[in-house]
Amino acid sequence: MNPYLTYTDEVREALALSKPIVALETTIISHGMPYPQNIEMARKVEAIIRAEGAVPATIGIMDGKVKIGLNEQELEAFATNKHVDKVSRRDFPYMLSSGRIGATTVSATMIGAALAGIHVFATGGIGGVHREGETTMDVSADLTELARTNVAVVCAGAKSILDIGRTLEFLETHGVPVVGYKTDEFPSFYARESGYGVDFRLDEPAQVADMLRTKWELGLEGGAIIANPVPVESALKQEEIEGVIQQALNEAKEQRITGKKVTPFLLARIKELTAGRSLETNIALVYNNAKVAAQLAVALKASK
Ligand code: PSU
Ligand code: MN
Repeated sequence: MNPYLTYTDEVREALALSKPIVALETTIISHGMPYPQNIEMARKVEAIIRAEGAVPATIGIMDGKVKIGLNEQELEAFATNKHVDKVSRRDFPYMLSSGRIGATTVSATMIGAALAGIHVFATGGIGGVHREGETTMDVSADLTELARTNVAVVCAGAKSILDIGRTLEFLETHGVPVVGYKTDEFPSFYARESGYGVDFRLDEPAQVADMLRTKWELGLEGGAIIANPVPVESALKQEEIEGVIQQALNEAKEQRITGKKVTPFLLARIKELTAGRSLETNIALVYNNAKVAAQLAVALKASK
């Protein structure tokens, strides 16, 4: 057993019995949503995964350990503690050696999941190439992680705060399959549409599981994006969100927000500018991703 990892009893048992497990990130809790919606979301997402017959493993860093699964008290800490760092691959070793508390992004959660032997992960949206990324070089570490770590990420696509076209180009270059789950169009998080296609469409968890198994049995390292659009009833229209996104981006630029502060700033501003509607959409799409990820984790175990 890896000395840097600790497990909840539920996850340890699931690993020992080779039960389906779904990894969850903590950045979405600590830096992606306000309290108390964040803790409600974190609890309900775990319940959704259990209801589908899989075990949730929310991942975060605390006390010099990568926690694979969090108890209620630890979940509360990630939801309320004001000193939680945001951790990507770069930050991972220092977070452990310093004993600080760190919320894992998509990239860091993939690392923790892979170390624990978990290959399915549910989140909201992935980071990507930022708009004007061709000059700022702001490209999320999520993309390079997807290129190298064997974890399938179920998400609602990438937010249009990003340059979706360049994000998809980067993923193609790095060999990351982008699967449309019951969709031909790559979704843009708040909206079901983006104007960009997916690499291929699959409509059944078993088909996604077969594709992943084939990829990994061939030794083709890296993850995959399972792009699952937000449910129709919770979706915002691309046109209605574009103005808000543009305003939030302008404010970030004026206030010289850079580095890892950019994404949390934009999420919080978009929530304010939509009077909370973006947050409702965000929560709905996370629940939908958790359900599909659990079905995929079950299908992966069944297809062995
Ligand atoms: N998208 C959301 N909420 C989030 C994030 C993305 O809707 O909280 C987080 C994820 O943890 C993702 C990270 O990995 O933002 C990307 O940050 P950056 O752009 O700094 O790489
Ligand atoms: Mn960045």
